[in-house]
Amino acid sequence: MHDGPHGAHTDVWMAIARHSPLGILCDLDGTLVPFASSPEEARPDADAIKLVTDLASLPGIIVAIVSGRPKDWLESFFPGDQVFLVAEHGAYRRGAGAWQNVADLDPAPLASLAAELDALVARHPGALLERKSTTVALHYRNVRRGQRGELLIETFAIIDRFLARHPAYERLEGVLVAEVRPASVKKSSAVPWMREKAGPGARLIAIGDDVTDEHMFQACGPQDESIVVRSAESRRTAARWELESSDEVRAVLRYFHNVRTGQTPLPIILPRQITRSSAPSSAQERTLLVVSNRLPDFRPVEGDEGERKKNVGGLVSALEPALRARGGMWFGWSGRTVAESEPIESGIAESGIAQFAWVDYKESWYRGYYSGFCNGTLWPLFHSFPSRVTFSDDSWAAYQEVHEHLAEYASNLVGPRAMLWVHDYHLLLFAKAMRQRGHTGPMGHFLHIPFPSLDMFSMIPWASQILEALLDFDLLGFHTPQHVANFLACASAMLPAKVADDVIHHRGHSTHVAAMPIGILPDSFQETPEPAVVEEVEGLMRSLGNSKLVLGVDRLDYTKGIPERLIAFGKLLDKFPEWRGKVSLVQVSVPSRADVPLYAEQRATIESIVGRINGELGEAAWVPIRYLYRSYGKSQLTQLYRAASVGYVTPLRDGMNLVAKEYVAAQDAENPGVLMLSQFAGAAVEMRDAVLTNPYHADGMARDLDRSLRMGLDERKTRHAKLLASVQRSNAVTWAEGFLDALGACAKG
Ligand code: ADQ
Repeated sequence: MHDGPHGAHTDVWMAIARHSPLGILCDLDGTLVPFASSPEEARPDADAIKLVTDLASLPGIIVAIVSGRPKDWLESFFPGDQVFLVAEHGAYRRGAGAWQNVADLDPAPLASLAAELDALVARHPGALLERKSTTVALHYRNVRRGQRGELLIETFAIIDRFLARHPAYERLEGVLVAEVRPASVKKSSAVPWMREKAGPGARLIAIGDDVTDEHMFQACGPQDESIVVRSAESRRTAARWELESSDEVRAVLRYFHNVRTGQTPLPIILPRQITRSSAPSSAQERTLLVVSNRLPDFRPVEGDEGERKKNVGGLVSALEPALRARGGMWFGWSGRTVAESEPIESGIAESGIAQFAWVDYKESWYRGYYSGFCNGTLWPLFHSFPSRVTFSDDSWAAYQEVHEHLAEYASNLVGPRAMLWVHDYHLLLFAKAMRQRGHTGPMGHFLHIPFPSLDMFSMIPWASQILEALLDFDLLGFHTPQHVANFLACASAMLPAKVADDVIHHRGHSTHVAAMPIGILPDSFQETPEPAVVEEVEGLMRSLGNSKLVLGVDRLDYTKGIPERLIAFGKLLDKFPEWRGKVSLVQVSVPSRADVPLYAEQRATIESIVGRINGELGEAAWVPIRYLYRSYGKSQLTQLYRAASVGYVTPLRDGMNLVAKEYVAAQDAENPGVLMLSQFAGAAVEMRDAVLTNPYHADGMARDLDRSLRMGLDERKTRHAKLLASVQRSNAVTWAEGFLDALGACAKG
């Protein structure tokens, strides 16, 4: 029970309770009936049935139970026709009379989906499939937390495939349940129906706890009221009022009954008004905050789930299950800059993945912090390109200032004991800034780029300040053992720190250090593409004639070694002229940091090399190199990877390189291509069965290319099988869960 300011709203609710005609739409599970460990156990008890039936029997009031449950199940509790029933989210409804079938749908597609999900549920203890005539719901409330991630990934992969084939359906995520149902059937349809049933001048009250109930809330008019029931969950809601539990819902219904029958309506429990502001509503309840410079593509609120899913990138896919299972929030830069004179805006947006908290940057921060210290100092230095590094006191000051600002904002998003997972070189000082604000909870950092050698790192004028700040984290994750060793060497040499195995003790605090290579979701690179995608890639392949495809895919960045790769390809055609007309290189470069001069320069260099090689060697029917300065969707990339005889992944230096893993995951195991991988990519540590190459040595690369192109089927299959096993073993889910488990363990120990 709460002790909110009821007094202020007593008159409001008294007037609502007395209004005639009044229509009440009440959800069942989690609203009138508390959650139980399985849907079978959650059922209305005698008290709830009597309460609703008594209320519905009064003059001037109608009551509908609006549920996702099947109609026969509902009818078994409310057999008469005093209580109206809306079943399966609105697919069926019963007023005072017979059931109406609102959605008239072919049951066959859902049956096939249910069969697939049934097989999945059988492998995951605690998971439960609920089958209704128009919907299929997978409940995972009884699946152990640590095991939910894998189940959800597989569930969403199956559901996404189904939705691609059946656009009339949609996915819906409720509280610990994933559900597929017809897109046209929503609880919102019950609202106009009830208004019509209640008659002219009706006021409606919609009560519910789930995302499906949000549709009801949204359909309510200005004369209506909507009440969300929420306990720990802090989903953004369209409701105007809130209650805490099904006990409180019953108390409110009892209040209506008492008011309308002239009984003393005490003790009074009334809904609390929801105050709306961009400030976080329940910081103390959030247990996990992910912090990264850029946020993934998110959109505010519901309705566009399918579209949004197409836009997510690698890190999002990796973190999605962990965020879902823990109800986490993700905080970062909105991607917008504002002029110095303008106010910085911030806010919280809800998406199917998580809550996103965003904040704008001032233009001077973008220049000094993002382009300056992050991408002008740390990025080149950590990738061992000292000649490209610039040091400036101003950009270091901006780096510190932005940390202070972000930490200030983050400390309002979560309580001081929440777990924080901070990402990448943009946020090396974050733990220090949070500790200064009293944060005591576990904080971990994962570095997505290499950690450089002592020689390199010690060039930074503020090196020891950065190291000290990093040691305010409890866990530091790197891609490879070499990056870990580099970090330990720097800490030992530059600080009065004690290093014992993988723990660094510094000024009374211990920091664990570990190599945790990031992975991908390999199965998602085996999905059948849409016909339009096949056509586009087939068109590109046709333009190559019969030549074999060597494929490069990168962000356009000097660390990726694109000019060196093109030159080596030219060498192949020089040294082994038999390949002329028989092999083509397609280089796909996604635009990146295009406003930074070095990157524009890189683009010009690449274009001139392509022009030279094509001009010297190209023939009427054969273009040696096709350079595509564009981004591709995931299914197009998958098709390209699969069509390529050689995955040409040759960065000069890379933290990991996910393209290498994606290429392997996309291959046809019966006729796989060859991964040619730079020995300086972090991925080379795990992917020893690739053809490893030195991207600084053009002659060597040309020979390695020749060898890769000639490799026989048996050797290709053997290498691919080993590579695939490693990509599957150490994947995105094991990475995210592994990091969070390790961080949890650091906090305990
Ligand atoms: P990046 O430097 O961005 O990541 P990488 O790991 O290769 O490098 O990831 C790039 C991603 O972008 C891949 O998922 C790839 O599919 C996608 N991509 C590349 N070119 C594309 C194109 N033309 N169209 C569409 N998509 C494209 C940083 C580090 C890496 C580290 C990752 C993750 O620099 O070393 O592996 O983070 O930790």
